[in-house]
Amino acid sequence: MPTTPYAAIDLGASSGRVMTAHVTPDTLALTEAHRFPNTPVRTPDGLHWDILGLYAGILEGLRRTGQVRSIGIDSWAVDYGLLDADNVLLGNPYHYRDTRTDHAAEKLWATIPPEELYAATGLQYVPFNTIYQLTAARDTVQLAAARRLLMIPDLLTYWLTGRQGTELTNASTTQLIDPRTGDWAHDIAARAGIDVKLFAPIRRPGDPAGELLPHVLDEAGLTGPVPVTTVASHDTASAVAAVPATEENFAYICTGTWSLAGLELDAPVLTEESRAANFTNELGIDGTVRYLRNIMGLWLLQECQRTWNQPDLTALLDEAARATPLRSVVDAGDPAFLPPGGMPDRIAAACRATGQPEPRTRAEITRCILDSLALAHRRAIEDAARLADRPVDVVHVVGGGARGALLCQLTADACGLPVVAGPAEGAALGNVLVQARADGVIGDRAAMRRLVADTQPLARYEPSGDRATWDAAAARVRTP
Ligand code: LFR
Repeated sequence: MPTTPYAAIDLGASSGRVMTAHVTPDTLALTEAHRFPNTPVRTPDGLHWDILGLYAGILEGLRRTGQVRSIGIDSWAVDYGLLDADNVLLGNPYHYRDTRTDHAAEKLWATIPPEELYAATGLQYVPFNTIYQLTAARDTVQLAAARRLLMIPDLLTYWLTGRQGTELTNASTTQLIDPRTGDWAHDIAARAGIDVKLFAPIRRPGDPAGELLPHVLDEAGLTGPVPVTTVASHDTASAVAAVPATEENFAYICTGTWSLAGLELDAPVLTEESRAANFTNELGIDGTVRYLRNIMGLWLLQECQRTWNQPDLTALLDEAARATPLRSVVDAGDPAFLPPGGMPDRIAAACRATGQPEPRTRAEITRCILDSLALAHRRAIEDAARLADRPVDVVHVVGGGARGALLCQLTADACGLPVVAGPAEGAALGNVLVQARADGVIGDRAAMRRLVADTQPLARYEPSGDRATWDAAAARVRTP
């Protein structure tokens, strides 16, 4: 068994982490080597990721890990960097919350009706899918000069290894992939005016992605060769791979900046009903489909905390736990909450617009957010079960939100189902598990999940309270 650890580079919307993990068939121990902030930067042309800052954080992290057996990278989805004919990055990648995509959908739908787009790609409408970003970028000098498009983890892999590829789970969020075949949706791309040759060849989780370049080894103080392994580079796909489900009929909620709630399926659901319910069919490991809905998630709370100058979170959650339950709720799937800024006011306005009392105090607003998230979780899981015709016996909550006892309990109450919460570092665990599997250390997907279940601390929440109060609250919000 390898004694050198695997390294997971896991980039989230608010911070990046370099973690190491020792993995054997019956042990899985994750350690944080380095954590660095991820702060978006607004310039006159829009909101960007500080990609060089992130890359510097990765190099610093690799300096701290010591020798590693292999490296995998995952991050949020949909965003990309463009390279010119000399493979030089053309500008800082845009942030998916940039408003340049505001009217891109109507522009694209004029050529490809949304029904056709869904039938071919199975992606829910969110304004930032790569296809809309590229529609917004149409006719820009930058796109005209681009000869290659690399998704964020693929761009960082390229800088580390000098090798280019397009990882499939993340590519499935571009809305340019056919989820039935895992290949490009050539007809959609052509009609959208996007040349799929911009993308590097597809790689699948587990495929080799190259080795650290000599100057990277040098900077990180590592001895080569150090391979980079393709993981499920979309963080949500990595987190789903690490859901510690031992039962067959499970639903999952990957909670963090977003809540991604749904089911793991063998085949996509591309019906018109599914489109109307705004469900996405993103790809997971081993040819699975992540059938889920994007819900605004803890972003709502993170933005309020920013407005309030970061008050103590524990105290805030304690007060929220004592606030009146379900006094006012909002639609946590509403794209109106997507951009940053002024969140407490936007939440109050949404309550006003639906004839509910405005939450005023911080505790009331926090309670409103948590109740609204629980309600949106319930609706997503009920809808997914109905649309995919699959029963659900248990809900697994993974990601940062698994640490929030109140949110987990409210989710159990709203769903009327037991919630198993944890691991909080789901994406990083999924990342190293795929590396360990490619290395022959562990077996199939079920073995990966059992290993997480056996080694990571999990908490169980049984449903309590009266489901009818949640039904009544659900009727008060506009939902997709
Ligand atoms: C979560 C996530 C979601 C994706 C959103 C934007 O971190 O990856 O799955 O919809 O970020 O990329």
